[in-house]
Amino acid sequence: MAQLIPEPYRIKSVEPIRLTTPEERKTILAAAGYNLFSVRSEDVYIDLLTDSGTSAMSDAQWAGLMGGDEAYACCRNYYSLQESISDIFGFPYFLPTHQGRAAEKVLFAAMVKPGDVVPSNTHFDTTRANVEAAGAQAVDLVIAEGLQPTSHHPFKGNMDVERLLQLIEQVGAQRVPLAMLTITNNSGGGQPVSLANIRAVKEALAPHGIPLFIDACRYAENTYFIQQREPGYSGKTTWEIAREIFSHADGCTMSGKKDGLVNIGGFLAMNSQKVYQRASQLLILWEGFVTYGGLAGRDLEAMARGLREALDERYLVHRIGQVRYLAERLLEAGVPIVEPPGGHAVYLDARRFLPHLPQAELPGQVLVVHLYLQGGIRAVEIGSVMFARKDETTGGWKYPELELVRLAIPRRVYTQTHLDYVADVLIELYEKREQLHGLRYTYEPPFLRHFTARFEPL
Ligand code: P61
Repeated sequence: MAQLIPEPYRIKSVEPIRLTTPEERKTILAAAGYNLFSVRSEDVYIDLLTDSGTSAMSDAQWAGLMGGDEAYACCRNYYSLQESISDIFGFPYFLPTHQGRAAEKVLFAAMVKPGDVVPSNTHFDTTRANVEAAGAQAVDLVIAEGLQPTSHHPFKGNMDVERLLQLIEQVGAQRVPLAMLTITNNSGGGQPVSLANIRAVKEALAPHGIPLFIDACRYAENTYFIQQREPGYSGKTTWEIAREIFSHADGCTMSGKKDGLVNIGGFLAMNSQKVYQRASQLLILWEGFVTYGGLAGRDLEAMARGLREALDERYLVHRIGQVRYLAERLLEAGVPIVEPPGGHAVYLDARRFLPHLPQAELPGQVLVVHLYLQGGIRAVEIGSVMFARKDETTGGWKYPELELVRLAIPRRVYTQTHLDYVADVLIELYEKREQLHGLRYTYEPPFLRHFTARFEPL
């Protein structure tokens, strides 16, 4: 039986949600061209599109909003955020940004030049895009187990240090201005990175003078996995583990929309004063003055408080427990998922779920469509719609290895009953999987296809 962990909070503000009828959903989907990005949020019952910016804030965070100091320069909330960043991450310099990708844009523009190479375990898509926008090449070096949906390696987000060393030797250290580690590894299924791996990556980089930056979006979830799974860490607090993680890094980028427990916000932090000074100029150009970086004072305060709350172990036990609970219920019923589940989402393996559908018939998107039709649930396809590429010479398609559907769980938003509902709907769908048919494109935009493509049933 899946283990049940009661919510470590009670609810004092509610937002009504409505389950539409199956007939309504049919009409809504057809009008949206079978693309869930075009369905109104009001018409979704359980929204698992993303865990980004969808958290419920605590009463302390809402109270903090009222303490927003909206002065242009040096508002008090900047100092409050400085204290949180210093306590958790330990970096002496930081710049607020409106979200994670703005921190990435500033970082790479400040540190990377055309022709450079930036290795990572796996670059998230905005990170990769910002590396490439700076004229550099983004290289993914996750360990082999990280790409195997059924491997039970405890730290499937780890970087392959051997391949990192080979890369540095091959291109020359002068062409590697920094390396990144994404914790947890979102594009690899939300899998954690171990402290041993972080240490080993740092040791590989240090002799070459290459700084290590951490994409820290889900840092708190990663600390919990280290505490639970890594030998020697079960007696350490998540705070101690966080300090140890970042003591090996030279800086970090952060989207506060994940483990900052806010609806908007982010930052870039670092040890180097020189990098800080260069980045400050770009921040002022693109985001705003160095003490607000595109956010209101109140947003800075909510993030300062959320960053601390995310390390609360009672919260983390429940949070990671919710994701595991959903995964276990699905596994008990034989529904194929990426194992073990990550920190923020359960990933369905659409190729094993719908083996009768070739990738050309978009099995991931078919699952997304039927999850909505069946139960008003919104998920996101991470497969051929997002990643298949047309070969310019042959005109044929090159399909990605993995055909996944992500069920991302917003933080502190849904209850046990909601998750049971999601599991019930999915299990019902699995039982009638042979009746599901493929989809084809009716509109295919030239890039970032998944956001605006339209489809029809075959
Ligand atoms: C998500 F489909 N993630 O998972 P920003 N690093 C990492 C992230 O997970 C991340 C960012 C940086 C999102 C939102 C999202 O095409 C997409 O604050 C590990 O969103 O700028 C964001 O942080 C960027 C989903 C973003 C997408 C872009 O759902």
